[in-house]
Amino acid sequence: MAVEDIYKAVLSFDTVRTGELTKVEVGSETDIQQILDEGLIAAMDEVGTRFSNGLLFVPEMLMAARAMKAGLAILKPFLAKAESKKMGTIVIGTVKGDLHDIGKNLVSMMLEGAGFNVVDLGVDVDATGFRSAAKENSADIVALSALLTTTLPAMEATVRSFVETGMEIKTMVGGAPVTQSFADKIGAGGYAGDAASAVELARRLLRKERRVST
Ligand code: B1M
Repeated sequence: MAVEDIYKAVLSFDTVRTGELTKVEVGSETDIQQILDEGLIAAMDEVGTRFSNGLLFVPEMLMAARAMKAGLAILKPFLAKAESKKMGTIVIGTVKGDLHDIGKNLVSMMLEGAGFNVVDLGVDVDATGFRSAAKENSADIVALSALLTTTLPAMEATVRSFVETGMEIKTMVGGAPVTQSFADKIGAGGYAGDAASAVELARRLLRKERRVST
């Protein structure tokens, strides 16, 4: 049994086997990050490549996503070892028009694991949705995810809407088509390329805020 079998199970769209194999690897004390990176995430990258090459289609992408989620559900308690002291509140969601949530869920789990209070709004969230949730939850940071190049304008509109409505709040952005230069261009507080860097970024943004307010 190896992490490679998890990779193969996701690529076979086998939800039950992905869950079971992930459980076995966790039980064998395989490194959680290795299971995530070399098993689950690597398989989704391959799914994306096959989709781009016309070797598989949306229904298969959906089935692979289901399998990936079964594995993630097993890893969740290890990624999100909640600490008692909350470090701040983060409202997170995937922007309007975008239904991809696996990466966003992973970021959300890692932030929870690092002790942040995370309010997850799900997918297809518009600027008004982000602003209302930020107010209702007295959020410190709003975190936006996008996986489609076509939804980057929605990310930009959301970040700008905070400025235009005079809401002073930190924003952070990420997702496959997002880059540091795009984040700078739209005036986001920060960009992170993966879930682990998202945690580092959130910590940095709040450290900066505290330094300013003291
Ligand atoms: Co879609 N899809 N999809 N898809 N899908 C991509 C994104 C695509 C790259 C595939 C491809 O062509 N190679 C392509 C986008 C091309 C582009 O815009 N440049 C694409 C397309 C075209 C589409 C549709 C338009 C297909 C169609 O209908 N013709 C359609 C759009 C639907 C919509 O959203 N309106 C669509 C639909 C779907 C499914 C529903 C079938 C399914 C999503 C299921 C779900 O999420 N519940 C799906 C999937 C599974 C994928 C791929 C294969 C995998 C995405 C994924 O989960 N990756 C994807 C190809 C790929 O990414 N290789 C693809 C694993 C995940 C852990 O990584 O999400 O990148 P990722 O998250 C990372 C980082 O990006 C980062 O951290 C995460 C962990 O390291 N990160 C953040 C993410 N958010 C962050 C936020 C942060 C910080 C970091 O701070 C706030």
